[in-house]
Amino acid sequence: MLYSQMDEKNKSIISMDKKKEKLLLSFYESMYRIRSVEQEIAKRYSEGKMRCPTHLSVGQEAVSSAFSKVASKKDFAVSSHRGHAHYLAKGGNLKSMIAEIYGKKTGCSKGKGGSMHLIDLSVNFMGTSAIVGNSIPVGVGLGMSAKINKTKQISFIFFGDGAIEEGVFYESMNFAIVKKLPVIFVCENNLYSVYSPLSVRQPAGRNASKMVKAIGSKALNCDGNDVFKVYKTFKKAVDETRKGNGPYFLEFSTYRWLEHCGPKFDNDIGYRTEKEFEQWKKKEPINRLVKKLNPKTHKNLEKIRNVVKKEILLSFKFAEKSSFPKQSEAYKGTYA
Ligand SMILES: Cc1ncc(C[n+]2csc(CCOP(=O)(O)OP(=O)(O)O)c2C)c(N)n1
Ligand SMILES: [Mg+2]
Repeated sequence: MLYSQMDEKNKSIISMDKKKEKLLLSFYESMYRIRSVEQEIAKRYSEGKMRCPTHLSVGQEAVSSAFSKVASKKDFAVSSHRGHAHYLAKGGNLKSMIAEIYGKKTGCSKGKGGSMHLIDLSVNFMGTSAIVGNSIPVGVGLGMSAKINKTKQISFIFFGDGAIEEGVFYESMNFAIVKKLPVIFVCENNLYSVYSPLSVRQPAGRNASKMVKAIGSKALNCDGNDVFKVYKTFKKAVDETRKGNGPYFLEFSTYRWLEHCGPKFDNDIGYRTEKEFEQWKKKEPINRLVKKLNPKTHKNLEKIRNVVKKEILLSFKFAEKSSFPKQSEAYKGTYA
């Protein structure tokens, strides 16, 4: 049947399907881009030119990808030591990120911060910090500023399951609840804090969402490797938070593939098993998404991959060609 011969109901189903397909493709693009950037970092790390530790989030891309579709440019975001994906998803400049990792003066922190100190004020990505839990009160403060200035911005705070064990998490959350701040606390629960599994850090059966609900926050959790589910979860929280209903806590279960810090696999050192790793690999977010796409759309994937690859190579070239900062600039303001 021709499109023009269809009734309105069928037409709207088709346009809804097209819209969803477009959204799924854009998830593919952002996940593939984030993963490829980090894989390129991993590939080149042993050259010794990146003079900082790097915490890669390969396997965890679905959360950042979904976030990129719900946050506006004006919204704030802060993150932790594992922040590349959040920075990129917020629209942070890729060249400046790679140059920062190479310690160059064209880097987003003028080459003084490295991988764990990413910032791009042009898109309100307000910074990352190496100290676990450190960016949580900063994000709450940003939410406070949005409320005082009535700007309708949301402040997104990204952290890992380990940060929930820091006192500052409860203090910040309590303050955001009492003041009804537009803050979304985003926990990527990858089961580990360095080499310590949840089982040695928290009592069996603790559920972070239930725990924060008990102190008065709204909370949702879902499979953090299903990008569409993550998107819907974010969307609900964003819609409600934007209306001024106070903070949300979101917990996404996911898994990091590589070692805690560095470019290698580390399943051989004994803190987690190959079996566990293989089980999570089956839930890998990018392939799961590809399976959901209409096979006709697959032809677009290669185009996306080629564009992304070119962009990444140019960013590494830019970083390599850039100069190191001068020693005399070491104590000069970085962001002023
Ligand atoms: C206050 C503080 N304590 C300890 C550390 C050492 N440390 C660095 S990363 C990390 C693990 C954090 O785990 P999680 O928050 O779950 O994030 P993930 O690395 O799993 O993404 C720890 C303990 C630190 N940087 N800061
Ligand atoms: Mg963790």
